[in-house]
Amino acid sequence: MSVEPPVSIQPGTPSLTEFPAWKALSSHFKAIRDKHLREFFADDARRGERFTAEAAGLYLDYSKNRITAETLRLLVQLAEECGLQKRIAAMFEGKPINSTERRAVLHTALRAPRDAQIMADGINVVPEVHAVLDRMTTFANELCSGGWRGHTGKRIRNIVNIGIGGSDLGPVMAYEALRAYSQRDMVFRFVSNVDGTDFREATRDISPEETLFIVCSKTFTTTETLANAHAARQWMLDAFDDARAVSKHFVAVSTNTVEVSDFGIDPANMFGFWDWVGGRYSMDSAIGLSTMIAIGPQNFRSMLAGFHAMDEHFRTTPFDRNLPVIMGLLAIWYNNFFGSETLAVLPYDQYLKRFPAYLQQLAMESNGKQARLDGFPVNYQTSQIVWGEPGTNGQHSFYQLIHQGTRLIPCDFIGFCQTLNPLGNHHDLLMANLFAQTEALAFGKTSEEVKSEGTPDWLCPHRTFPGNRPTNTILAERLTPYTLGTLVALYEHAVFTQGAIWNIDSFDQWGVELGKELAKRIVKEMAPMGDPNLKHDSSTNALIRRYVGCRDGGGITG
Ligand code: G6Q
Repeated sequence: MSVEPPVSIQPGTPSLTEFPAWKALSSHFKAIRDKHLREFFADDARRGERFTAEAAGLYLDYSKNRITAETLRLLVQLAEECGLQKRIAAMFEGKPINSTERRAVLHTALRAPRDAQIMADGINVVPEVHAVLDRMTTFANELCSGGWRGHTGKRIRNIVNIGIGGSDLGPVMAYEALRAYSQRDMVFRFVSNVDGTDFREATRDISPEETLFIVCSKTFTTTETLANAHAARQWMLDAFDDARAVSKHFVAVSTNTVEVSDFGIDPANMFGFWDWVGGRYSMDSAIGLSTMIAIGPQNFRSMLAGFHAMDEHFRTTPFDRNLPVIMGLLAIWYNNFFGSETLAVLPYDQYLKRFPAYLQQLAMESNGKQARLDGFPVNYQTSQIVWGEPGTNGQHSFYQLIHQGTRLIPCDFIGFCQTLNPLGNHHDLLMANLFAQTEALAFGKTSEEVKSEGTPDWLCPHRTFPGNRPTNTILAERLTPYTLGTLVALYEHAVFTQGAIWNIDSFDQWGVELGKELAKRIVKEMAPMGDPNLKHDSSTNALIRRYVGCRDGGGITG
């Protein structure tokens, strides 16, 4: 890589905190920080309709946030001063906005229609994208129709995706989210952890004759994935004692043809993608092969259409009506002005149980950075911590802290008007809980209200709810592949918006790289009976020695 910084980087640009809109927001914050959502709603009878926006089948109600029209105006001004529009254009046009890796960031091209033209390094990438999608389609159809069979001629019924991080979280989240659309006569498993338990449990009750492994790795050098892929090959060879079995039971998804063929997978059975697709943005690429097999090519394309609809909304809509921009700016408001540390994502849909975990990587790996684009340290907080669980389960565990704890935790509630599994009045109960929670969080319960219910004085403080807890509510008609696409793209672009304001590279991940290097070094030192010349700090040295001693039969107490 060249030692010169990219020309787009202007060293020593003024800090975000010097911008006029930031300063105006700081004074505005002082003026409204103590105002209660009860007052905001009392001031404007139509607030619940006014502070809303719609796009691509998603309805966003952001009225239960601690903002006024002036807050929004200033946040939009901040986005403008930070050049958000230019950054959006640069991403969609394939400019190398991942500056530390000098790469274009073109996950939006993965869902562009066939006739679109998107250039990266002077080449229109759309035909290549569709060529891979077409190959995936042919493969998925062949597999499901029984045209592609295993080594002994049996149909493939089990798909095991091997990958980690971006090569796992998207596929597993999408499979769980769209299970209702999936081939119910097939088994889908996802192995990511280098803990042997993951592989063993995923394969203990399936037959090698009917199993296809999809090894997903952009680099095809990731230790965990290669360790699991080797274990899978051995598992297959133990069953067949014939190396030719590999070609019928393994396919790869990667950008690294050389490593794929060194592993023993015929490049004819490899589905490619490109260095302009970041791992955590790759579920629409061939990394989504397991998703396509599960839900079928048509549903997969419908999911891509959902992504594309939100891309177009993000690219073309004025900021004050732009869902990802509004959500990104609200995150800045709580993170940087109220000092909130986390964001809870609370889907009221069991199928979205892995959605918070997916968003954790998307947000925290993208925006967990401390260096600005020009290398100067930021003097403000960057990514919030993202977490969450489906409702109503969370209500019976951690919501207590959100209602009555000492921290301010903004929440995103996600719900659907129609269920995929009608059962008695379950769905009304589910949604009633969603609405009740956002209402209770916003308005709370005053001590007067508690007293008027006959509560004794000593108990009142415990039964009082302060309220003024901000929430967004995202409503959609029904969880479909299309809707999932719009939801994921909504968060992708909200994360982009935040990164643009914080002036950081949202598309590199040097923190992940460091872990990958360190573990490789330590594993070499774990030879039988250990390496006497460990050169780490005294704590790490002692831990490695104790581990090796205990592993080799010495006992944990040495
Ligand atoms: C995602 C990260 C990271 C990556 C994994 C797997 O944006 O880069 O989570 O996806 O480390 O990498 P490979 O796909 O190269 O195995």
